[in-house]
Amino acid sequence: MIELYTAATPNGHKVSIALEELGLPYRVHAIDLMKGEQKRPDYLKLNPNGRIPTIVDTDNDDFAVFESGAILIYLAEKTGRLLPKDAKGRSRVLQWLMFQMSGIGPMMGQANVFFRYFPEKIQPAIDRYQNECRRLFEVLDRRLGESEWLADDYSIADIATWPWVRTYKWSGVKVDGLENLKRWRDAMAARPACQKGIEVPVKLPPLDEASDAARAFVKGAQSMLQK
Ligand SMILES: N[C@@H](CCC(=O)N[C@@H](CS)C(=O)NCC(=O)O)C(=O)O
Repeated sequence: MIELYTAATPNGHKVSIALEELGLPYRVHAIDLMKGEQKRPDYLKLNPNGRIPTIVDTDNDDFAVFESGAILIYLAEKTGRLLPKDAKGRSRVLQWLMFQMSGIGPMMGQANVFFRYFPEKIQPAIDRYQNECRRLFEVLDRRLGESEWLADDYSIADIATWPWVRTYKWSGVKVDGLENLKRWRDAMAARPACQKGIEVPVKLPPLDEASDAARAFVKGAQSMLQK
């Protein structure tokens, strides 16, 4: 059994999508980020970074794994799926996985902070992160113009990237003209595992600007930034 510590965010959704895709039994432990549950001493023993997601594999001596990219690799290796074994195929998946972990995730995270959560609107910072996200999206679009998936086949690289890219409106990133990215976004959104994975631990209402849920979310994120 995989114990999954998570919240309704892109990094959390990567892992629930992978678990759904792989058909592994898992138990969800919702971590309330606004209450700071990710900083509690018992949780820090599992994840020294004090963030979600984390897994504990009870079939492997309660082995704990933190960092979403490392979790995806662990689950792929545990099942022998979604990560090829040949050196070149494996490397191509890991290249796109690292591209997500070091680029798409951090840049969209910062775009969210400056565009949504900071009460002060610092336009050069907003532009910097939104433009960098757009540049990264163009890299994805070019790749998806030559390949159905990010690597040779559907893999943990697609699973890592989609939960972030699908939230482009929330980060204020423009996707006009990126038709290959759109084709891939639609293909990902149609997968049952992706649909189930993004409802873990809870189904969020659409975070459009007008909704109460969005206002509460921004307020919560602002208070978290102050901690
Ligand atoms: N590099 C980490 C990033 C994890 C991360 O930033 N998680 C966010 C939610 S998406 C979080 O737990 N935020 C709470 C906090 O910053 O206290 C990973 O990929 O696992």
